Amino acid sequence: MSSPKLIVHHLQIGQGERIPWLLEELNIPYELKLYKRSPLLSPPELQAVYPMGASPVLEDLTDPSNPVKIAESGAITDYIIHKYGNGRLALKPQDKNFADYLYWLHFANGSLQSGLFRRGMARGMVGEDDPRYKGQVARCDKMLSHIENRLQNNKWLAGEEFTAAETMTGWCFTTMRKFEPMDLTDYPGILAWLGRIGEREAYRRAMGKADPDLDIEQGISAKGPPMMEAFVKAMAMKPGSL
Ligand SMILES: N[C@@H](CCC(=O)N[C@@H](CS)C(=O)NCC(=O)O)C(=O)O
Repeated sequence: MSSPKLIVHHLQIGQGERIPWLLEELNIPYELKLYKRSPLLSPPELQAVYPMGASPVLEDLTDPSNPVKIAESGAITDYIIHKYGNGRLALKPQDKNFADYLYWLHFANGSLQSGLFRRGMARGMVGEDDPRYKGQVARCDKMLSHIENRLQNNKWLAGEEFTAAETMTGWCFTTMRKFEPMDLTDYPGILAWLGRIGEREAYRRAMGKADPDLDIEQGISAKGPPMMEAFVKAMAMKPGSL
């Protein structure tokens, strides 16, 4: 097979970082196109690539007769692993931890990220004294304890092996804290796992290319990185100010 011709479109300070990280782990070459937030959402150039204007987007130009464009980080992850990764970083159906792998791979976007985002939205919209916010806090606390329990008893989310469950979940505890802060002091299992991620050369290489201005040590620390200013401003907007 000819060498893959992959283009990754990444809106900086965002979940698109999952894809360069995955590709670095798999040692698959790619071209990276970076976009800056403008000031918070995607700029027109990214909207032109994908009508949802969201990142990541992968273009696969390996076969000129069948150019592919695919979005959704979970779908891109599966596409890369199965098309070019020979199944590496996924567990196989015969593996004893296959169900764990699938569960944690999907938990990232299906529950964790959406739950954290809802908590942030509720705080901005109804305030911290509102029972609707408190309900979201309780739900997130439950999820964090669930992940903590998993990582106190396992080196990686799917068990002994590092998998794409990590490349999908990592950002929720690193860069995503620029949007939804989270103090991880009381979660030593999650912190130790973040420490192991921070030791991976492929992670450092990917972050160095995708978001060289982000401080990796802050991202994996207990307190997390400072919030993104444009997001703080947007959250402080009053109804009717748009
Ligand atoms: N479910 C999608 C979400 C993509 C998404 O919302 N990406 C954000 C970056 S964190 C984005 O592009 N936001 C800018 C915008 O929607 O304008 C995925 O997993 O790829």
